[in-house]
Amino acid sequence: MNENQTRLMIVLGSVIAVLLLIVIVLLVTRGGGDDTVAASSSTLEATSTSEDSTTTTVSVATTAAPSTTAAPTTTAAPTTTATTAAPTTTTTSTTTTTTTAPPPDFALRFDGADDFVSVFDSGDFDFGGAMTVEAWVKPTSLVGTGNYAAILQGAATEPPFSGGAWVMSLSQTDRSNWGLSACTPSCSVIKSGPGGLVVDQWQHVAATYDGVAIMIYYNGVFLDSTPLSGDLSDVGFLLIGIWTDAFRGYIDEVRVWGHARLPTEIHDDHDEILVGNEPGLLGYWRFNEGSGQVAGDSSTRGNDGKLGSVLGPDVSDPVWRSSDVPVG
Ligand SMILES: [Ca+2]
Ligand SMILES: [Ca+2]
Ligand SMILES: [Ca+2]
Repeated sequence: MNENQTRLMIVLGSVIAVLLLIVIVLLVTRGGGDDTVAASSSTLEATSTSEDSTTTTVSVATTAAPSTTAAPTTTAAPTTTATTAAPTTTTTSTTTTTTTAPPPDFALRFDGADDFVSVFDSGDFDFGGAMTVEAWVKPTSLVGTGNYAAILQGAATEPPFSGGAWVMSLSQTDRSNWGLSACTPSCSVIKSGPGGLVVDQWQHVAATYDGVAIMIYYNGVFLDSTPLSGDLSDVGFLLIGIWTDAFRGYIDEVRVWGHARLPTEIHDDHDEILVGNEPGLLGYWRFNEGSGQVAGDSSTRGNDGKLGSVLGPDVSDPVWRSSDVPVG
C-alpha cells in the first residue's frame, strides 16, 4: 500500500466513524423524544385522573344532596304529625264529654185543665207560725177562666177543692197577677199586680210567712208584703198546679221550708241547686225523674209526690218534659 492508499483508508474510516456517530446521535435523540411524550402523557393522565377525581367529588356532592333531601324524610314530619296523636286528642275530648255531661233536667208540664201533683202531708207541712214556699214556673198562657189557678197550695183534700190553709195562686181572669193568700184562720192576701208574670219564660216565685206578715219575692227580689199573725191551719195535702182551676205551663224546682227564709237566702239560693239537707228544708221536688208516676223528694224528709189522682196513669197526670230552667 502506498501513501495515497493509506490516506484514502483514513478518510474512509473517518467518514464511517462520523456516520456511525450521527446514527448513534439520532438514535439517542429519538429515545429522549419518546420519554418526553411519555412524560406528557403521564401529565395528561394525571390531569385526567385529577378531573375524574373532581367529577367523583361532584358526584359525591350530588349524592350527598339526595341524602340531605332525605333528611326531612328522616325528620319525619309525617311521623311527628302522626305522633301528634290524633288518638290522644280524641281520648281527651271523650273524657271531657264524659266529665262535663250534665245530668238530664226535666220539668212537669201542666195542661191547665186538671193536671196536678199531690204530696200527702204526714205532718211536715203543719207549719204553725212560719213557712217558705218557692218554685220556678214558665206559664204558656196567662188567660184566666174565672177561677183561681194555683202554683202551690196547702189543701184539706185532693181535688175537687174543699178548702185549705194557704195558696200561691194566679188571679181569676188575669193570671199574670199572682200572689199568696194565707189563713190563720183570718186571711190575708198579697199580690204582684197585673204583669207580675209573663208567658214562655222561666221565673222564680217565692212566698214567706214569719208570724207577722206574708211576703212575696219575684226572681229572688222582694216584691211586697201584708200583715198576718197566728198559726196556719193544718192541712192534709200539698198540691202542685191546681186550685179551683189549673196552672197551664211548666213547673220545676219546688221547695218548701218550715221557717221564713231571709231575703238574702232567697236571693242567693233561688237559682242554685240545693244539697237537700239544708236545715228546715221539708220538701224539694226537682222533677228530674223524666218518667213514671212519682215526683221524688230530694230533701231528707221523703215527701215523694204522685202524679194525678192515682198512682197509675190518669187524666190528671202532668207530663214530663226536658227542662232548661236556669238553676245550677
Ligand atoms: Ca228539674
Ligand atoms: Ca197518676
Ligand atoms: Ca189532664
